Amino acid sequence: MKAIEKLNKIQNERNTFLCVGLDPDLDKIPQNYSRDIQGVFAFCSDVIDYTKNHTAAYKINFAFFEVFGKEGFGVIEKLRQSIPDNIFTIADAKRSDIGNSAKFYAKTIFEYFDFDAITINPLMGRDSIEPFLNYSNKFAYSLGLTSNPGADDFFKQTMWIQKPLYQLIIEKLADWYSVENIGFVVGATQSDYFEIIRKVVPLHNLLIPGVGAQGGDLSKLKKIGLYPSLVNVSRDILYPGISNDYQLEVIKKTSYYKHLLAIEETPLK
Ligand code: NUP
Repeated sequence: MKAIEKLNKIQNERNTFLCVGLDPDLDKIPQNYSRDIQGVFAFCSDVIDYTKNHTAAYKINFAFFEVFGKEGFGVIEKLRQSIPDNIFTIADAKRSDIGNSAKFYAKTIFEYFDFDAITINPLMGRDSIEPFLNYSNKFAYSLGLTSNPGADDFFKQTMWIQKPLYQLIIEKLADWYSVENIGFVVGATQSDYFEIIRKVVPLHNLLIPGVGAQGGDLSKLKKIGLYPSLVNVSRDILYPGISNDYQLEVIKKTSYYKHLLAIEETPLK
């Protein structure tokens, strides 16, 4: 089954655009976990256990694991394997390089770790992302308009063709690759730009981070239409606040987002 079919299937079954982001931070995880890589593994395993019946996808951000060196990579591997097969998995690694090197990144993410999808950085051009797109059963989310303030520095700058860079990227990649293989990262904090992006790529899956901790405006995005997309929530689910019952709080938050992000339109094809 193609990755996009797996995504559509689980989203239809669960009726949600929700993706849980695994961004473990030793300064924020509950006190009962050890402050080391074993604690990170135990914490993420528990979160997967509490949320696996409510989410359509998990996004593992490599930064939070790479900081532990080889043991961190080992934990990515173990967590990836522990995620149930029917749930969509994204490696948030924002990879790209000259073609000859990028093909090794692609092999690592898609063959060694066996993720369904990866986030890629398109700024080095077509040959730098092509190796990821050569995996026709997998999926890649290119950075489109990111959620951070620095998105103003380059992505929103107007190019010689009188379009902002993010729009040029989205139009070109949508032209080069199939809707079954390419999607775009668009920050929930960029709600003023969401309508134009949806017009340019009405059928492409968008990965939307920036909800919760970054303050993205979900209600505005919902009015314009989330379909088709995945909305990532990391900190707001992982660190729901002070409570004696961490498990209950995480389940409550996940269930809240699952319903807030219910798919109301026609089923995903
Ligand atoms: O534009 C982006 N914004 C963003 O926040 C692209 C991303 N990949 N992310 C990632 O999404 C970020 O690195 C983190 O892993 C997650 C958002 O986390 P949170 O703000 O929900 O805690």
